[in-house]
Amino acid sequence: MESALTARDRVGVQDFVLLENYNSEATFIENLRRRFRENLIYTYIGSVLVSVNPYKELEIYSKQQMERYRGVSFYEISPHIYAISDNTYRAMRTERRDQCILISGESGAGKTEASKKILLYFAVTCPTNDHMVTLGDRLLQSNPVLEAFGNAKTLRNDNSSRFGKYMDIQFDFKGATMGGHILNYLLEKSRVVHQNHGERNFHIFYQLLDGGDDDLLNTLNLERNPHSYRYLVKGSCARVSSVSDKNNWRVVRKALDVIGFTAEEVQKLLNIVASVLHLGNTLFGEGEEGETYITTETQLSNAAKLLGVDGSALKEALTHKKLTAKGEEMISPLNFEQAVSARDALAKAVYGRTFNWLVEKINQSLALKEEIYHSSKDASVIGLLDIYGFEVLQHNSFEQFCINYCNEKLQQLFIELTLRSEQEEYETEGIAWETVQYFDNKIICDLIEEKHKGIISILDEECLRPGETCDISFLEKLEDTVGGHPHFITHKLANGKTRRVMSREEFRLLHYAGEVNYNVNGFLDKNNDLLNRNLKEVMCQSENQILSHCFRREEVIDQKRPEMAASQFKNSLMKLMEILMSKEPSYIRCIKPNDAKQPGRFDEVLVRHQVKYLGLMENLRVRRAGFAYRRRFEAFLQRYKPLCPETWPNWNGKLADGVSALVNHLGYKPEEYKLGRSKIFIRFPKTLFATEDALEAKKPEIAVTLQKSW
Ligand code: AOV
Ligand code: MG
Repeated sequence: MESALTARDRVGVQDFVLLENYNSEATFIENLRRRFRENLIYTYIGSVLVSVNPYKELEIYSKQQMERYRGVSFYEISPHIYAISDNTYRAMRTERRDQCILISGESGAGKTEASKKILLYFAVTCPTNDHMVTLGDRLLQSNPVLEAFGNAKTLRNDNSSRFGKYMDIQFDFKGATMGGHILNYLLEKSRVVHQNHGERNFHIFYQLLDGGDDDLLNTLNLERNPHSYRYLVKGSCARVSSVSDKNNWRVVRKALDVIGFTAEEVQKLLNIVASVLHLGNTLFGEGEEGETYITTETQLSNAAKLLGVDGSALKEALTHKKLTAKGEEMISPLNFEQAVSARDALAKAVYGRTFNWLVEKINQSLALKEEIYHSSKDASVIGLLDIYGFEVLQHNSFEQFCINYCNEKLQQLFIELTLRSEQEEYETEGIAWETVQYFDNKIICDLIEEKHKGIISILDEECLRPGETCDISFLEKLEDTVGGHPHFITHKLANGKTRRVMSREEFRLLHYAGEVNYNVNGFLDKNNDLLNRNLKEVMCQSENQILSHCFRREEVIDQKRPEMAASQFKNSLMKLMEILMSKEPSYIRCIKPNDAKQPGRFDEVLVRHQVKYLGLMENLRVRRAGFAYRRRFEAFLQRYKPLCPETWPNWNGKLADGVSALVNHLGYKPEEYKLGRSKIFIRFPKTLFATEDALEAKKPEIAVTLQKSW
């Protein structure tokens, strides 16, 4: 048999706090690598779970595995996402406090898979209310539907989330699941009309074409070949070897039924999906006098039919613009480019709003039922956050700007909540603290979101400013306003002093996770996100109820300008941060081991970069420089009082004295622990392990004592 020592050499330690040389990044990475080689993809830093994407199916997610982790303490069993799930659940139940699990990491690191495993854990292991036998199913089935409509193949990830998702799972006072609610964040709508090379449109389009039966495709006037549709081949990659569109179609179709979509709703939904494809094939020509006309009448009428709108009204609205000047309505023709962009804007609006409708429908299906709601005063929730990961592409635009800003916010929250709160706790407990230097990214968040002076404010201003504004004038405004900021650079400001060449249309942000050059082309349009008024008018008369629900007449009548896209996103993130701050967080930090999406490959340079920017070393130093473990006096006494005759069965004196008596009896050495104002701090995990073992050994005895005292 292998000795414990050689086993540890082979598989590394399961909690980084147990590393001898915890200050060394090389040791840290070596530990990750060893474990990865043995398919041990999970490792703790205290209570934070680090996960490395294995890029292959591991047999560690079975029901038996779930059972192993139920009710078991963190240190007793190998690290697992189920341990985090179970601990969160128990903390919610015992402390009666809302929890949340925050999953972060760059694109393709495994966030969405992690969130699905957690959801599965709750759906399988938690009791359900009698009324709600299928709630677990509906919670689970919401995933394939939202992924079909909101995920796509990108260069970084074959199933990349193109929207942010926060899901609340609601539990009643008995710990049974009783409802769920999803908040979605900014879908990357531009993908509907354009994809970069090697990327695809949203999965649903390909699934429908590959999996839909002949009758269905006939009613939608669709051909099976995705190459027939211009919106599907912008990235020249309609098929992906790792993805079976046909199988996934079946999964999605079934999921829609389980969630409770009626056959009619599904038909209407698919009409919309198909209409987008026909819109994409609707082309324009330019007449001799510069007028624009439609050259593909059949495609236009297919689109109109499926959208449930009048064909000639749609045609008119795609080639003309309605203006109101001095109280009078005027119709002016659109030129070729304007018509193309009006068509694309319509496709994006139709798809984006339908996505929101989907989320609404799913929420109705997951909502607390009325009769349970009244008995749910003691309900608690566990929130699950899965956003799009940080991404750097060859060409980065408004979408990457928003996605990376969102990651910046999440990192900020992590810092705020773990590192800082840890330091602050030491201070409030009156325990000496060796300061750990860590990079605080607040400065970058401010650069982006500060009122009046941040990039988003400047972008809004430029969109609203009357007169000639364009993407370049926005860039110049940025240079004037935030040009001196240490995390902001442009071609002009760099003055040849940067390593990587920048074009004159770019600005560079030095994000916490790396440098990204953003091309300002399209920023103003995307932020404005405007749809011509006459297109809105046509849409709100749609006979398709999903669309008439999504395009409201009030929107046409109300002339007030809606909030711009980036500001809207910023405000929704602010609200999200509030939601998360009000809960007790747990963290999963996902790492991507290689860029080739391959199993078994551990690219050290890539991993080191992520370890650095995720702040894992700082995180570890904070855990170790101070104390690995802490617990409130009463909780510590409650758990371990059977180990000391003075505190067992009850301690009536001061809590701190009770804890003192207990640890003296256990023989803790002075360097092993400190008593704060309300908590005990234990420096090494091994001290705690020994105490846990002692408790375990004592269990039969305690049981007898209890019996005797009856
Ligand atoms: P992401 O959510 O972090 O990226 P995913 O969770 O979609 O990344 O993971 C990407 C791919 O890696 C998955 O499709 C799986 O093939 C594989 N994978 C991830 N985790 C596991 C696991 N635990 N076991 C097996 N395979 C896994 V993005 O959504 O792009 O930020 O926007
Ligand atoms: Mg994802």
